[in-house]
Amino acid sequence: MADILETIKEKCIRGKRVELIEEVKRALADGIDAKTVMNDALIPAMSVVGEKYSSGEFFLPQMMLGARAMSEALLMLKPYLAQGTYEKKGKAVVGTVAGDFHDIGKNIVKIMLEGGGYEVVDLGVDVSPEAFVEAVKKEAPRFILMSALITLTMDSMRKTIQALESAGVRKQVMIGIGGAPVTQKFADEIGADFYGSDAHGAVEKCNQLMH
Ligand code: B12
Repeated sequence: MADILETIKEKCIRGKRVELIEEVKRALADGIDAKTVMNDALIPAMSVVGEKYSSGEFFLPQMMLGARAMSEALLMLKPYLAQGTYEKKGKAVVGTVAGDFHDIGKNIVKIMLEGGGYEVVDLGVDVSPEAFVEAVKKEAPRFILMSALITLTMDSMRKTIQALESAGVRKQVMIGIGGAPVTQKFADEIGADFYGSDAHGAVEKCNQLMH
């Protein structure tokens, strides 16, 4: 199993999407769980892509190829990952905050939440504070889940919470934040209700708060 996961990781890092999809299919046919493929091969592949970008070995085009391969593999795994309870527990609005176009992590959070029995409204990427406010008014969700991958765009999370407060709707929702640069300390600082380090954590936190 380690071999095939290593191959998947390598194909994803190199952005070889056709070969990647073939390998993912092979792993599933061999009985490897979709979550294992995601957690032990695809997500670590993105970390390597990030490291290579930081070190100057990769430039933006290579990072984009890796990301595109990852997104396609994720799309393929979605039906396996989203299998779960059919009883809807509550509604969550998810989005990547203003100025930020990274959506792989946000999409994983969405898939895992759906698998965990939540109805999810996905606002997409580069979501303004005003759009989050509108969504709270329109959708009346139990949770607002924000994702940010860039240190600078983390401030959009703070602005979104401030906008929700100004609009008088802050108390209607529980706010969760996450994404690689986000920390518990930052969540406390901006007044979010919780921080999650991974998609599984997002579902766990929502489940705890539902009770
Ligand atoms: C793929 C990628 C891209 C792709 C994005 C494609 C896409 N559709 O998302 C592309 C190539 C387009 C891209 C563009 C850019 N990128 Co980029 N990118 C990455 C990379 C390599 C991987 C990100 C990723 O998908 N990780 C995998 C996912 C699964 O992890 P995740 O998002 O953290 O999500 C997990 C958890 O954090 C958590 N989670 C996520 N969200 C939430 C939300 C909640 C509520 C909870 C509870 C949990 C949670 O659950 C997820 C699953 O477990 C990172 C490197 C890295 N190490 O992060 C750089 C990185 C984030 N990018 C970076 C940069 C600089 C950029 C650009 C500015 C580059 C440029 N010069 O244009 C642009 C930004 C454009 C913009 N305005 O958004 C920097 C950011 C530096 C910083 N700290 O500020 C990084 C760190 C690379 C680096 N080492 O320098 N990027």
